[in-house]
Amino acid sequence: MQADIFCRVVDNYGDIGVCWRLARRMAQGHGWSIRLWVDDLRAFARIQPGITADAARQMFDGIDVVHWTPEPPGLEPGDVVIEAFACDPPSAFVHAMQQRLHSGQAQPPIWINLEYLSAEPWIESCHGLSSQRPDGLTKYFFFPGFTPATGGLLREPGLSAERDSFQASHDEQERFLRGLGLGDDVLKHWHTGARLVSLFCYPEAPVAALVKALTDDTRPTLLLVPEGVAPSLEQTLAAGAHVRIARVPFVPQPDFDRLLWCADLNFVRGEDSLVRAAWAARPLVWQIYPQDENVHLEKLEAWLTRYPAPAEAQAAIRAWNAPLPDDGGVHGDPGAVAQAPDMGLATTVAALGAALLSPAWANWQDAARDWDAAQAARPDLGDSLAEFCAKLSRKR
Ligand code: TRH
Repeated sequence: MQADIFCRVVDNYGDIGVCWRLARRMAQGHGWSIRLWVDDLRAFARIQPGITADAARQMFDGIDVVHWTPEPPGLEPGDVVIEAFACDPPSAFVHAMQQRLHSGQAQPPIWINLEYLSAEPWIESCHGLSSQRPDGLTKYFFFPGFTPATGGLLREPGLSAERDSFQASHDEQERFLRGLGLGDDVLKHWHTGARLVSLFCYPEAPVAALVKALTDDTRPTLLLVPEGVAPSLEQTLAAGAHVRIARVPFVPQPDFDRLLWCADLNFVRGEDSLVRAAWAARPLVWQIYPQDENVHLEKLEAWLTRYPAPAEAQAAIRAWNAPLPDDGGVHGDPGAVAQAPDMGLATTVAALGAALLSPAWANWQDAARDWDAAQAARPDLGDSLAEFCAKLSRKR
């Protein structure tokens, strides 16, 4: 199959993160020949070192990366077009599809609209539906999801075994963490029993409350945070706390997996890192991408009904997604934790702390392993997409 994947970077890294992972999954896992059209190559280069941010065309990992500029190259459509998150492929490309349809000599490509990941029940009735456009072209709606009535989640074959082997080897984890630039003193903190927590969040996250909850907990913590994330975090750390904060660089996706695999607890955000944290089979706290009118909180609740973590963990996740009322710089103000006038901070600290206590913590660890196993038992999104397209091809 020759497939074109179109990716428009809305913001952050998830649009390109999902598309890049999908491109490699279909090329390496299903032998598809992939052209990946990306408008913002700088975001791409941030998560994939080696991508040249100003190249019109480049091959990377066997994928033909096309810079989707306002005047993109006029290329002949292949067998499949994957439009990620309703990003509207270039009009010239759509015109070429129409030409193919009206020529009658060849079938137009199978046109897939890849939707955002959601746990909401309604997506099951829309997954796989087609819609015919006025120009005669048909588009199919493909919903990633957590149930058999959806397209599933991207997961490479062999991932569990790779993860289990890595998580079983302290030496391999130490080598990896040193490779991120962590020094002896930080690693010593980890060696002496500190829990390792990774933090990948949006600016609204109540990070001061997290640091306070970790400080109050009896177990020391090593908090690993990618550069640029929660920039004021270090200022929220009270002197002498048994919480250490270490910055790590943005790393390619396979290394981001390893970071999640090292951690005892992962704070993730958006879409792709949520799925990767699920595959780490470790407790996770998800900060959903904030949307207007709190629409995102409905999506969060839908996901919580499918996440089998104990009530304390669910309460912590809700608290993490309920940004504190803006009461004058509680975010990042070193003394804020003691002086926060509103109950929001104390409530958030209590919710985060309660999830770390026994038996909630042990139950959460078990639930994370069970959830990974349950989700891994299903066909992944790459397999279901390949099957979906093969079926449509056979019908033509
Ligand atoms: O960056 P995000 O917030 O992206 C979001 C979501 O995709 C959301 O659905 C979308 O609506 C919004 O953008 C516009 O979070 P996400 O989805 O986790 O994507 C981050 C990507 O970056 C993911 O593929 C993991 C990758 N990554 C690395 O490869 N290396 C790193 O070091 C880090 C921190 C992230």
